[in-house]
Amino acid sequence: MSKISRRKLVTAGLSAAAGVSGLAAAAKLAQRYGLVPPDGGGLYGPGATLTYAAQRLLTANSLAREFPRSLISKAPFANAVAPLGDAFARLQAGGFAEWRLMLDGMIARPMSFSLSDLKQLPVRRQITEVVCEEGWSYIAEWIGTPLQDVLNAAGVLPQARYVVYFSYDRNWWDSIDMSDALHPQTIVTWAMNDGDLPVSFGGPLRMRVPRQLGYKSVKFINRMTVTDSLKGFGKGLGSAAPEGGYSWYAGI
Ligand SMILES: Nc1nc2c(c(=O)[nH]1)N[C@H]1C(S)=C(S)[C@@H](COP(=O)(O)O)O[C@H]1N2
Ligand SMILES: [Mo]
Repeated sequence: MSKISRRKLVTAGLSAAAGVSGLAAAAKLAQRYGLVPPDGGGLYGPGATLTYAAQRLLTANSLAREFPRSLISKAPFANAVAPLGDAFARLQAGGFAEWRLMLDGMIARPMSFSLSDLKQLPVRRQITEVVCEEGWSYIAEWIGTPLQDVLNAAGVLPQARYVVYFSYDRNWWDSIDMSDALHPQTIVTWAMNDGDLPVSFGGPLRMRVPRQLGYKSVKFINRMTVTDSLKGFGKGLGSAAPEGGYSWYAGI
């Protein structure tokens, strides 16, 4: 059975067997185990909580599908982004030598990584799919540094629960829990299909979270922060996506 149909079955099964009062019980259970997503309080809250809790309990260590080289898309689709401005153009003209990824928050020491600093760390290459919530997708090879290794370099404190990451323009930002942050396929990507990561695909640096929908794969990242609560970020829902009606947890 595919991962998606299994998830649907579990979620449907849980809610059908339980009924409305059971839903509240399930939500309570999820809370006890720290499995309530940051946007779990609203209209779609109980559903979002069930999906997230079920995935965390059943598939926390599963891998997103990786594809053979022959299935790499010939014409991958780059979604439009907001204009990045003159300062970005200057960074690009300098080959992004001055690009820095700042890392702060609940870590032993704040860090700043250049692209070449990141390339000194372990490298992971993976051929995975970008799936947009609007219905299109493509497959590419992504090459980068596992987020796990970036975090380890900074020494994550035990109370950490989420990693929040921001686009250069700050219009796009998102967060993932430590389970996804430490997952081997979550990579800070600096190359694609054997070249530098093109700006149209989020270069010079992009988060790739292949176990979740495309909007979690934020382009042009230059700041990450480790936290135990998402309340202080934006509207407190964990990312820009729930502010626009999408769910914070977007597992696929
Ligand atoms: N900085 C930034 N990152 C972003 C976006 C954006 O508008 N700005 N769009 C997101 C959405 S909705 C999707 S589906 C993917 C699209 O990735 P692609 O352009 O490689 O197809 O990027 C995500 N990352
Ligand atoms: Mo998207």
